[in-house]
Amino acid sequence: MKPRKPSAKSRPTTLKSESLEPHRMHAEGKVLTTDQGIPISDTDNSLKAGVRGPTLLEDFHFREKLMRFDHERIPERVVHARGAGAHGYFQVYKSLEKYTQARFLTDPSLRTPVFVRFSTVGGSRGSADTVRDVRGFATKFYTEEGNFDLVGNNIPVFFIQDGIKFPDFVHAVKPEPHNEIPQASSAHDSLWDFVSLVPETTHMVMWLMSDRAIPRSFRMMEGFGVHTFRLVNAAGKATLVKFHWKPLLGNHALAWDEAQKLSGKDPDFHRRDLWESIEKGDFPEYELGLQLIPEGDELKYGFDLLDATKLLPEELVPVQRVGKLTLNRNPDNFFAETEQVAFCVANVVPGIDFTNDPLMQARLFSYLDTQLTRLGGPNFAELPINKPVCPVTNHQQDGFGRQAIPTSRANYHPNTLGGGCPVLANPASAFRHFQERVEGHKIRARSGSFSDHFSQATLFYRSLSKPEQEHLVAALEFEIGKVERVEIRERVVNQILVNVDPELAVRVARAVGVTPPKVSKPPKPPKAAGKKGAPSVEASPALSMENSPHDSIRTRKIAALVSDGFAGKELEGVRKALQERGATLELVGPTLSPVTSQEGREERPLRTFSTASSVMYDAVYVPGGAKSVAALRRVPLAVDFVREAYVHCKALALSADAAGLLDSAGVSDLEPAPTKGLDTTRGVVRSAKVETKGFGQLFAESIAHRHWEREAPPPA
Ligand code: HDD
Repeated sequence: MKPRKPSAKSRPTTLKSESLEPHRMHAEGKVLTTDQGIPISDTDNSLKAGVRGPTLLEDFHFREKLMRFDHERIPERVVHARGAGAHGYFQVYKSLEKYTQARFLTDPSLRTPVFVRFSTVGGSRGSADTVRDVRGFATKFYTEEGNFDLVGNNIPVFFIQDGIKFPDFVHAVKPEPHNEIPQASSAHDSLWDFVSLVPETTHMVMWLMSDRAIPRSFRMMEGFGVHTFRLVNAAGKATLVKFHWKPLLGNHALAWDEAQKLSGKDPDFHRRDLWESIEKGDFPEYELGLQLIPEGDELKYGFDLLDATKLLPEELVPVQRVGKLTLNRNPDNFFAETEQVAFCVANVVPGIDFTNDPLMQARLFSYLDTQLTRLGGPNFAELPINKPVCPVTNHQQDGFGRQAIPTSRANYHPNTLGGGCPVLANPASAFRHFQERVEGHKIRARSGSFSDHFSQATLFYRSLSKPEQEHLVAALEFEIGKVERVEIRERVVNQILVNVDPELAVRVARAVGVTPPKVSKPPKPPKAAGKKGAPSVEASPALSMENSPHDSIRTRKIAALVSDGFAGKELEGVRKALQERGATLELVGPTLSPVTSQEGREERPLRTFSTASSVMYDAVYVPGGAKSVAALRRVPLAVDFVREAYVHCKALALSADAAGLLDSAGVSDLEPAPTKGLDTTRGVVRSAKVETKGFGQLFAESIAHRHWEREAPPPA
């Protein structure tokens, strides 16, 4: 079998991918050997004393093969176990030397290799991709000055303020300890028990209940460094910074019902989407955004920039787009690369530094520590995927799995036996910790500046569009509705949600069968900060996904439902309109055998109604052709295809007779199909006749965003 080669379109040449080459094992044209390189000519029969006799201990090939198999598994990550990764590069647009000495941020000619791993948080390695969860967005920059890891999420805040609570939070959100239920879901008693008792979780919980937690694709979600970091320039001057990733394809979500169905129909939906887009040459791209805040302004905005449950509204400090990340190569081997990659918040390069955010401080320890168990010893930085592209020389030694062979007799500092080597780096290019002045009493306490837990939760909720708010309410009804203990439901509603938005609390209370709070006063306007006089905003449009770019349908997948007798010429026109905008049309038919158009041309469906479902597509098109449409109306799965696409608010194009499929699907809230020309009500493009002019274009234009207005009852 030929080795998998990246597709012609992918450009895999970065310094990192070259450095991986000596480690790649190419099987092409080689013979089978043991780990010791001994050629083997039979791997199907063990060595026995007589063909019906016992297997012999001396069969080293048999023992080695089983030994290797018996030890294939390593512990999965304690959180973020399920993930998918890709290689790529980062390039800064113009020098940021005013703020940082980090070379990869000051030299626009540099293409810094990266490896990115996206993940869900709560589920096991084999769990489904589209569950309601936070998504990890971890980037390893292999810079000339060592590895910088930006270990972020697709949500800009976190559940807790101090890392000492991380084990409690993770225990509460993961499957419950007595029966290990539920898998990859936060809809259970222990999580909501924790939330109801720990109000600092409120802001992040609102994000978790929002559409952000069910992204359409890893390629269509934002990323955030969450904490406030420091950039430090060559003169030692620091600037506080918040890191953002902005996807060039915009920010898009699934519908909740769709996400749940996808978990069964295609549990690898996000992983597959990432893989396929890179194979096709549709490289995912994100711009790096920075919010820069002068050192000393940590408390200016009425909350504490060291508090990871707070975001800094973009309307107060704009996000400057400073460079671009491109993912252009799939890993060759999932385990060797995606599973063994080890990120660590403490991996920073000269010019980037930490702050005293107590959540970040805990992370500085935890990531290094967890790899010892996960990767079996202290030498994980020598694994090919983790190895820096710059030289590594030090006096660390030994330990399980050591790869490097130090050649010097001196394994200590200072030394003369090794000529004093490795010598200490010049302080100007070495990592220097920012000389922050700190003093205080040893104290186990939380700063008063961390005490406002609700203002930003309210700000987030009120900044969402109406459909997004409705989705959030429905998510709360679902999640809290699954909580068995009524007292937990009571506490969530009457101690947490009521402080976010009283009307929201009343709605959820009714849905989950608890006493609604008494709402006497009109709700207060939201603001970013609880503190009077601080610069603040009453709404942050940037928090609504509907305000991110929605003008492109590039890389979207559209299904065309066909049977014999479909309108072939029309389909060609629609395909062209979609392709011109970078989208793909896939034919779904009754079988994988060719179908014949009414013009007599054969087309071969890529999928069938049993192997595909509307949840795998961004939009659905049913070409005209009376015979084809009549056949589709007799196939319940085809009718379901149309019904589901409608319910999930996706663009639909139904030509001529095909509009009748909506009746078969029980869609009754649309006016009758047009008798002439075109109609585009509620994202459903219908034409009176096949090949109506402008049909394909109108359809293409309605795909970029969901038609959430369908969720509201139709006007009376
Ligand atoms: Fe974490 C993994 C992101 C708080 C401890 N975390 C992990 C990964 C991501 C994040 C993306 C997966 C990395 C990968 O793909 O391998 N974590 C975050 C963010 C946080 C956060 C954005 C808050 C701002 N994490 C956090 C805290 C702690 C940890 C407070 C502990 C005190 N996280 C871990 C860990 C993991 C991890 C246990 C599990 C696997 C690993 O590190 O390598 O150490």
